[in-house]
Amino acid sequence: MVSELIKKKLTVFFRGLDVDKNGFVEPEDFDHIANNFARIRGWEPGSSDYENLHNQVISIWENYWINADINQDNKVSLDEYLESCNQQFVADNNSSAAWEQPMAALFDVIDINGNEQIALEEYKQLLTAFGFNASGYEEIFQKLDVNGDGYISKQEYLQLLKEFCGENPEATGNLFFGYY
Ligand SMILES: [Ca+2]
Ligand SMILES: [Ca+2]
Ligand SMILES: [Ca+2]
Ligand SMILES: [Ca+2]
Repeated sequence: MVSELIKKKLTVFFRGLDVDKNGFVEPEDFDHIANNFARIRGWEPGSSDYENLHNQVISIWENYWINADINQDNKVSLDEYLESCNQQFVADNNSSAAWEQPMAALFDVIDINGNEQIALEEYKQLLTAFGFNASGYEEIFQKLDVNGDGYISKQEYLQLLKEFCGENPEATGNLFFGYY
């Protein structure tokens, strides 16, 4: 059974992906995410940049989220999400690896210039294009950039996700998707 701390963090993640705040993560939220990124980045709907990004974010729904839709109504409630995380956790011998995959898949969406590093601006875009709490993002970014080189590398990112999915209440990675 996942702990209360982990439930709290998974709830933060869920609410961030429920961009239209109707209580469900569903395909429309991924449309909103693509549209928000496109607006921030100045891409026209229908342009190849837009289509690539849209395909990328929709694949996160199709590859991962749809599996959490237990009652098959094409949307995932918070209860369904927590239940499916719990089931995966138990099935994987108390490992959070299965939840980390869809989070890890976000890296390529965030890393817009494809240099395998998340810059401050890219991090800010992540929080705002999704429905995460972006307040204090500069301060959070400094903490997340563990080696202080001005970027969150892919290696740092994967380590932070492990922390986000883990039991240490003091871990830096807990802040990855904003203050909660
Ligand atoms: Ca929604
Ligand atoms: Ca459902
Ligand atoms: Ca980058
Ligand atoms: Ca770094």
